[in-house]
Order: sequence, then structure tokens, then C-alpha cells
Amino acid sequence: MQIRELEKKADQIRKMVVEMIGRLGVGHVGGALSAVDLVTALYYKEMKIDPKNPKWKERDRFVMSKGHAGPALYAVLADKGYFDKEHLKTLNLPNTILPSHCDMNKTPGVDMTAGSLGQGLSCAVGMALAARLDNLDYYVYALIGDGESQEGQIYEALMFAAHKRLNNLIVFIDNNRMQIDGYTDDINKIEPIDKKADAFGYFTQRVNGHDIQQILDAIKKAKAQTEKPSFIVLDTIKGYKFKLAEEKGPACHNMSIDETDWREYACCKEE
Ligand SMILES: Cc1ncc(C[n+]2csc(CCOP(=O)(O)OP(=O)(O)O)c2C)c(N)n1
Ligand SMILES: [Mg+2]
Repeated sequence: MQIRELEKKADQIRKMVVEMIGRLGVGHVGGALSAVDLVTALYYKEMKIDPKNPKWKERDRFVMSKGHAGPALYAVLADKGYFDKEHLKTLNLPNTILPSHCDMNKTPGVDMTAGSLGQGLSCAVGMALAARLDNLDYYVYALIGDGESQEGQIYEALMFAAHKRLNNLIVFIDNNRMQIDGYTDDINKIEPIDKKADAFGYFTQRVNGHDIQQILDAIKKAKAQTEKPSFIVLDTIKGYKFKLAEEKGPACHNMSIDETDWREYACCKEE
């Protein structure tokens, strides 16, 4: 897929996310939408995957450590054919395969269960180390949140991966500068997060997390260096391109969307 197509795909995925959460009435709109450009870049361009064989041993892995952003991943997985799109109408309903937070035992294509913030990254590090031990050639991509990065476990995981020089690990941070109940800078500042990652022993970059070309260029550079794991700061906007969410600021973290709003959702500016 070319960049233009990827951008269109991301807009389509955003619509799917809003519709999915809108049908339910409430959900983690903001953090799902800020992650869409990354998951689109990964699943449509970068990752070595086979939707017909979700457990393929040599596949690349993606860990949505900020597990509440599950809907962004579900829209992509459904669109890639991991499961029928009809399931998107069952988000977080009883017996669904799509719980609000990612669950690898329920959803084909989900590589790691997450939701208790701080833990997913440790699992990603273990998966990256397993590739080395099993002599398998795959990458592990992990997405953490900026609020999530206040968890101490994040730094233990970062430290260990750097110590092991896991060059098949690429950690992204969805740096939307908001968490559940306010601005990250006001609650417990994590910046300068790129300098911290650098000091921990990472090949660190910072890009616009809504510019798919920049994301892909950064991944290319990350893969070109083989000495260290990579850390890529994605500067993003919470609720990106869904006006009702963007306008709410931190309150878009877990918001309700009424029927009229998701049906009329036309804020994905498909130029
Ligand atoms: C250990 C833990 N503490 C608290 C929560 C509740 N919680 C869910 S999302 C969230 C805020 C996360 O903020 P951030 O990582 O910035 O996510 P994003 O802005 O991308 O939605 C919190 C505190 C949780 N899921 N896990
Ligand atoms: Mg955040």
C-alpha cells in the first residue's frame, strides 16, 4: 500500500472505531483514535503476518500494552480478515470475542492480553527475548501510553530489554499528553521521555504519530541499527479526527457517543 492509501485506510479504521464504540454507547474513544495511524502503518505495511494463521510461530508480534485501546486493534484485525466484521457490533457485550481490553485468549490476532497498565511491555520484552532463544526471526512491536509510563514496571522492562540488547524490539509511546483524569504534565510528568529512553540504552526517535510516512521512516531507521532496541515517541492527539472527542480534551478518555453522533461521524477528513 502506498502512503495515500494507508492514510485513507487509517481514516476508515477511525470510522470503524467510532461506530464500534458508538453502538455500545461508551468506551475508550480518545486513546483508541490516537493509536490508529500506528496500527495501520504496522498491519498494512510493516508486519510479517498471516491473518489465516494467527498463531504462526515466525510472525511479527504486536502488544497493545495500553490494552484499553483494543477497539483500534479490533478494527484493523477485522479488516485484515482475522475474524468476521460482524463481531465489531458486539464490542464488550456478554460472550463477545472483543472485550473492551485486549485478550489473547478471546480474539484471533491479539498477541497479548493487556489492560493492567505497565504489564504489556514486560510481556513484549519476553517475547522479543524468546525469538532469540528459539532462533526465530521476528519483530515485537509494543505500544505504551504516556500515562501508562508512570508505572514503575515500564522502566524495569525498558532496562532489561536494553541490557539484553533486544534489537528485534520496537517500543512506541502514544504521547497524547493526556491520561484518564487530566494532562500527564500536571499529574506526573514523563517528559523528556526520549532522553530517558536514550539514557536507558535505546535508539530513540520522535515523530508526528499521525504522519504515517514519518512512522514508517522511523521504523526503517530502527531496523537499520542492530545494536539496541528502539524507542519511538509518537506525538499524537487524543481523540484524533473525531471532533467531539478532540474537543473534550482529557474527558474523551472514556466517553459516551450517542447514536446520532456516530452515524453522522464525518470528521475523518477524507481529502
Ligand atoms: C495498573 C492500572 N492502573 C489504572 C488503570 C486505569 N486506567 C485505564 S486507562 C488509564 C489512563 C492511561 O493513560 P494513557 O496511558 O496515557 O492512555 P491513553 O491516553 O493512550 O488512553 C488508567 C489510569 C489500569 N488500567 N491499570
Ligand atoms: Mg495518554
